[in-house]
Amino acid sequence: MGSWEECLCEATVTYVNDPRMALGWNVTWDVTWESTRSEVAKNQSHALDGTNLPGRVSRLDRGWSTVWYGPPSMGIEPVRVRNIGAEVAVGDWVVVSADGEKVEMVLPRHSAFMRRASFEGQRAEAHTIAANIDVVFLLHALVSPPNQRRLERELVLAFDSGATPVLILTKLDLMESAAEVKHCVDTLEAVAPGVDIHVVSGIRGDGLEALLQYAKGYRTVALLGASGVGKSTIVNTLVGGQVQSTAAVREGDQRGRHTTTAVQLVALPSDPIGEAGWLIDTPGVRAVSLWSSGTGIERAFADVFTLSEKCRFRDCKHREEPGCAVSAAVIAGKLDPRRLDSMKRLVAEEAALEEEQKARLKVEDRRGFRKRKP
Ligand SMILES: Nc1nc2c(ncn2[C@@H]2O[C@H](COP(=O)(O)OP(=O)(O)OP(=O)(O)O)[C@@H](O)[C@H]2O)c(=O)[nH]1
Ligand SMILES: [Mg+2]
Ligand SMILES: [Zn+2]
Repeated sequence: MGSWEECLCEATVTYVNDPRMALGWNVTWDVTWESTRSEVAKNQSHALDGTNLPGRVSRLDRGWSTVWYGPPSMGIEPVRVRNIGAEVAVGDWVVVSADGEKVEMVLPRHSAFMRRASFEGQRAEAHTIAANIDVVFLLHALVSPPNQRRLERELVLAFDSGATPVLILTKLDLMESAAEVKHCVDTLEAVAPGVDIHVVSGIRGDGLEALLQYAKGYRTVALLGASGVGKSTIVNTLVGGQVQSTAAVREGDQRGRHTTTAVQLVALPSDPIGEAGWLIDTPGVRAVSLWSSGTGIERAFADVFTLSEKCRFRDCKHREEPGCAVSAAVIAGKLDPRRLDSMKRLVAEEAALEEEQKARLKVEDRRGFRKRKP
């Protein structure tokens, strides 16, 4: 029998040897896994197969998930399983069924970048772009006019995801004057209070080194932005190879051609301490529709919310109310009225979405009720 020190040492060694740690598995996930397992055992007749440890979804293809149990660089074979009945996103930790055929369970997400999937007039449905991400890179190209409204929306979603947003301004090599770069940085910075900003060139590599810090410690970084802003180019340069396809943007309006079509987990090359993390390249999206329920708006508009604490009325709508600190800031030229309008629109959009969801739940309840009746 060994002493407790030996036991402890053994446990630590087993843990350190778990190749899933290099995929981002850690003590917090151990806790999630333990509580999920006991929850399942309580609520279902069968217990989860103890031999099936959670693996991480690295990509999705038409109803199939590729699940990793360790980085491919360690020679650990991934498995491909069906997603029947399971809502899976890249980055999810999942348990594969005992027969090795399908995703049996998706572990509760620690974070998820979601947006509204359907178009105007259709039902409100969420689309999870990436799950269990630590940082979201929001990319904007310096060559296009800075788009504050788009960034505001992206920031709401990013804050709501539970990950930390970082603003990345790309294509520095195409800029001719420092003044133009500064104008772009200042314009976007004005609507991104407290958010880290990096100016980079994906092609030349300027500023990319500094981005690696966000993935250190086996963390996961998702890259998001309009088609053609240079997401895949940054991934390729950081990885040091042509892992993601890229394509030229249209001359006139700098629009991309939607080159990346699948979300995918990409390994950063391991550094001397071997703790480089993961990138998730995503397809560019034209419109960013809100799927918001948390504190995204409060955080993305922290400046306005701080001002509103000084409004005379607690439920001030910042319209014509007396003693409105927000309107006063607009009049004093300290707050851009377009930013205030934008926030009001987003608040209204979020409220409409909530109504839609409530109505849908009601319908579903009624249907369920009818079904239950003999
Ligand atoms: N000059 C220059 N061109 C760049 C830079 N980054 C990307 N590009 C070019 O911009 C075009 C689009 O880049 P991609 O990396 O494919 O853009 P993306 O964001 O992945 O686009 P989607 O996959 O369509 O969403 C390609 O022709 C790239 O070579 C850069 O830093 N400098
Ligand atoms: Mg791409
Ligand atoms: Zn007010």
